[in-house]
Parts: sequence; C-alpha cells; structure tokens
Amino acid sequence: MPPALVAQLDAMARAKGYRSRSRAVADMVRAQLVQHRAERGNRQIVGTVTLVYDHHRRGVQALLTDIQHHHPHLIISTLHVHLDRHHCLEVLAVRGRAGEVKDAPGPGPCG
Ligand code: NI
Repeated sequence: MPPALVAQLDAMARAKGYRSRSRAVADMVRAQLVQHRAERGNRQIVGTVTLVYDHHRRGVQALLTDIQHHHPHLIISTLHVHLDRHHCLEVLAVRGRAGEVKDAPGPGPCG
C-alpha cells in the first residue's frame, strides 16, 4: 500500500477510535462485503428508489412509466408528489433478488 495511503488510513483509524490499523481495515472490508451482497447477491431485497426531476424535461416522465411497466415484478409500488411548479418527487418501492433489481434494464429503444 502506498505510504501516503497508509498515513491517511492511520489518521482515519485514530479519528474513529480504532485501537489498531488492522481493526479499522477489517471493519472496512466487512462494510464493503455487506454492500457487495446488497448490490450483487442473490438475496431477496426490498427497498426504495427516490427520484426528484423536472417534469418539463422532455421524456423523463414517459421513460419512468415505461420502466415501471417493464418491471412490474420488481417495482411493486410508486408514490408521486408534485413538489412545485417544476419538480416531481417519485418513490419506487422495489423488491426482488439484489442483482436483478440492480441490473434491471431500461425499456430500450422500442419502448
Ligand atoms: Ni408531478
């Protein structure tokens, strides 16, 4: 590991109260593994995707609707809030295998 990186790691470990560098590294590895499983694994996950967009931007709303119609088994519910004259908030509730949710393709050129 480059010395400059080790120095930053040690500074962070001290700031976070770790008693040793290896404990700090072990926690970082654990956090990465949890994130990897959540994003790529075969486990069933449930969660939300939250978007804020300008509904005057051409095609955004239609694209969002298309995506939802293409993945009704993954996007199980939606909430739409008209925030102000320009902005919409959309919350998609998603459920499925982590990798499938993460990699769900868009509607593509044919809609
Ligand atoms: Ni709206």
